[in-house]
Amino acid sequence: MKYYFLLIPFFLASVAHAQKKNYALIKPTDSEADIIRKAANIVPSPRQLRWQKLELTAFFHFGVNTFTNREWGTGKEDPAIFNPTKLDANQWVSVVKAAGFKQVILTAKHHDGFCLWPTKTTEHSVKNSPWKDGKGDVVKEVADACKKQNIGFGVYLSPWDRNSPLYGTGEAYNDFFVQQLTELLTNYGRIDEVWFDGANGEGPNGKKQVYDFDRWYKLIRKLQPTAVIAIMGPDVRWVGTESGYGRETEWSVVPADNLDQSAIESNSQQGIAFKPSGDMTGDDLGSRDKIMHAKGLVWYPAETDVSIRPGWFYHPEENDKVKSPEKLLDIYFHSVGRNSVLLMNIPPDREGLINDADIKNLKEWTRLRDNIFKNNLAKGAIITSENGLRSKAILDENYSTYWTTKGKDTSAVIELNLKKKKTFNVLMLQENITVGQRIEKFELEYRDGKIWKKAGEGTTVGYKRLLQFDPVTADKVRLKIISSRLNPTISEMGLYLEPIAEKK
Ligand code: FUL
Repeated sequence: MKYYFLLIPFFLASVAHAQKKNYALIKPTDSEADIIRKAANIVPSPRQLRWQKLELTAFFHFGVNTFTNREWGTGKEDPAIFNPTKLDANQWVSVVKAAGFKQVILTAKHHDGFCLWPTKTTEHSVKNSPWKDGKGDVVKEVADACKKQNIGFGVYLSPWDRNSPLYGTGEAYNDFFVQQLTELLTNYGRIDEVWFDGANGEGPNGKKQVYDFDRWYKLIRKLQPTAVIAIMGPDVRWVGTESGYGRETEWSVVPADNLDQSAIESNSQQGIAFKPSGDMTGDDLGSRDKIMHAKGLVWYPAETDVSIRPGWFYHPEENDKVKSPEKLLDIYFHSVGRNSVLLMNIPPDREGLINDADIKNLKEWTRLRDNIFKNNLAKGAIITSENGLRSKAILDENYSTYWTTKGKDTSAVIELNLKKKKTFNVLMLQENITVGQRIEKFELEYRDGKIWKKAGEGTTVGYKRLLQFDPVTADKVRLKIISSRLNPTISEMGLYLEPIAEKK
């Protein structure tokens, strides 16, 4: 009985953890320091955390466009053109799984409105195609392959629909869309990501349709509570380009001025679901300047989408334009390595297979990555940090344990004695985002004889930061955390050598 008091710290720690949320409201009376503290304590929701840890997700753009050789279909296609003679979803999934992807997203319906599953909502679907005599279901084949091979599965359902006569009628289209979503979210097991595109090419005189996002979000939360809703959704934000290159400074906590108390309360059982508003494509989304004038702050992390080919859909004339392994490596450094999840599109061809040209470059890209990251040159180093706690955690290969500072220190130096001279040109850092994203500025120094020199520097870290610099040779390095919004954390750190020939 008398030892029960020993449990108090654990109790307090779990209460503190339970209170952490993926948003905060800013009161007009909040001081600058209050706002910074609030921002530094916002954490991902469990579904956002699961998604962030995937690092690599793959897109499969496939549909009537694959057969018409278009990027945006008209909605007037004859379903008879859809006839992949060798479709093998297990091949798609095994190709991307071997390349390290942990989840896939299939274009169940693109802007042309053609559904890859035998929906009850429209005749514009696989059920009227010659493929498997109209008895096939691409969504099912991909979902089953993902389950079998144990990777995540998500769906892209285009709000913009150029086929449906209901598009532009208001409520009737929203009902139709809800029915499509319900089919997808109930008939295929667990769905991990729902991707809503913002594209609309109707033009000024085209049809106007108001999407009932609130209704869609509530339905997804009800039917698939663990799925993230991406892009036109509350859980995952578009990074802002389709180049594959994320921002140098990438904050996962950004202002959300349409967060209001009553909306949060009414959704409290399902988690917040706010509609994204305002421009999310600028260079600076989450700096102190930006958050200082916000009414609310939210954990809203970036997804970087890019296609392995010039187009999103397969075009035979692009077989020799598949991005090179070196280019894909550069994209990896500038997406996953910039606190973002990479969503790479690998479009199946007309036979219904991932083309050899894509497979070849994916394999070589995987080899290049493995070659760099298989050997952490910091492994076994002696770590010292004067104002630090749990230094060993930065090299224990366990994301959930982490180094942090004592007291209220927001800057620190972590020194690594590598024991012998090593040559490296890549730094990998991970903050523990389950307590928040905090680091604002850091530097890596190495000891050259008696003096310390700068190898490289950066701003935000977040879930993962990769920093490339000219190769240095040293037996001692130090990571200087120059500025942080609250006690900084480091879960993992790595030093690697990227062979120069692979740089682009
Ligand atoms: C865009 C769409 O218009 C493209 O066709 C593609 O689906 C891409 C991922 O999103 O907005």
